[in-house]
Amino acid sequence: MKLRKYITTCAVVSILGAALLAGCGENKDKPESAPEVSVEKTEEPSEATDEPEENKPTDASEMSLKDEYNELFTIGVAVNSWQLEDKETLDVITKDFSSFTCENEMKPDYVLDYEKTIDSDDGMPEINTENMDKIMTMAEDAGLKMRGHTLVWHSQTPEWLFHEDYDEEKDYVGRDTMLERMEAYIKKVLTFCNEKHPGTVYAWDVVNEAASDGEGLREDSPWYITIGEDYIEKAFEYARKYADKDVKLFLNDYNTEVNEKRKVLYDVVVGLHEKGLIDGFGMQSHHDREYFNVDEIRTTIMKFAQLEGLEIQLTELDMHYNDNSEDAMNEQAEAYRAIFDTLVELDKEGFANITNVTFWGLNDGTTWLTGHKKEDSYPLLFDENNEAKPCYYSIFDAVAASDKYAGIKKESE
Ligand code: 9MR
Repeated sequence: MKLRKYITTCAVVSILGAALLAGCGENKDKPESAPEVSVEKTEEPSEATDEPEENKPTDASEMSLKDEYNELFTIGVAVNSWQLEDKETLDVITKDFSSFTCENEMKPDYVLDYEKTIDSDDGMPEINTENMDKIMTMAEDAGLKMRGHTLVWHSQTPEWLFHEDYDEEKDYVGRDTMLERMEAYIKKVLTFCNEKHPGTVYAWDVVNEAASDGEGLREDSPWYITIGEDYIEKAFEYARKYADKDVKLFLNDYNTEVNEKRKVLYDVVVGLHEKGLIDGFGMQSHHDREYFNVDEIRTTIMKFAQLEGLEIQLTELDMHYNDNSEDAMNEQAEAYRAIFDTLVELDKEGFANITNVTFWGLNDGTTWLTGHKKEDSYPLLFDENNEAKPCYYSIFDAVAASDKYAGIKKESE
């Protein structure tokens, strides 16, 4: 039995934890337009919300993140089909998560089918639904819902899609042809989901990573080059046309806590929101010990939450640590706690419509970050043996302490 180590070492992390942690980081670029929130506590938090109770489960095997966060938002995880196929791993997934995202297998590279496309009667892109079908059936059997990731992206998309006769040696096609191809592709994917697996995918990252790392949009995306700046709006237009009415359409990006990028993405979302084409904004949330700043996370959420009804999801949450010593993992637990304190507070009091938080990977043994950073990374809730880490427990503490937020009021109230 794995005892709840975190609670003994870092038991009392109060509502001020987020603020304290934010104070440790730089707040270089807070946007001026983000509404301010005043925290007015009407009553002192009871001890029971802060301290572990005698009868509170202290063993991860008796705990469930999805149940604990049930009233606030759903909790998801990015996985690959081999993890769903492995009974032991599936049990780990279904205990804590109610939703998953395919880490790769629903990306255009995996879904678009070159052989079928070059043989197609109407010259439009064709998709291979076999693997999607298998995964969505496994999701249904396991009682899991899915985030669809992703339809339109500059990366993990076959280069042939953009060329005349689907031949990379030839020129890019013109705008009209590319729009036809985009519509046909989006239509096929979404129609398959609607007809074969209605209700399983509840949200799609319609456009992923549209903003550049500098200023403005990513102009070197083949979508941008072939169609022009309005490829984003067109993608949402087609997604709206073919998605089931309950499926939520998202713009998704990373570094959404960086001021320049936040501004660019906000303008895009405002334009789509005015036209009724978007339902949500996805903050990927790939954090790093070195740059972590919870204040900027709050600022981004508050900024986008100004848009009426807009859902906000943390779609790819992880936190790079290259050190898994006890001290480092306890520090990571506090950082995760600060994020969840912020989410719980903003969601619970109605400042933001946060609807899902998805971790980008199940455990430290399968994270994309180890390959990407070229050093070991320990960014997730579970270690390589699926043992819960301190951050797993600290996230429970955030929701357990959420009664404290009763009484927080908007300044205008
Ligand atoms: O985790 C994914 C990794 O297995 C792939 O090799 C990589 C290829 O780009 O994509 C990773 O997932 C990315 C996601 O689709 C979009 N946001 C950034 C994620 C991490 O790179």
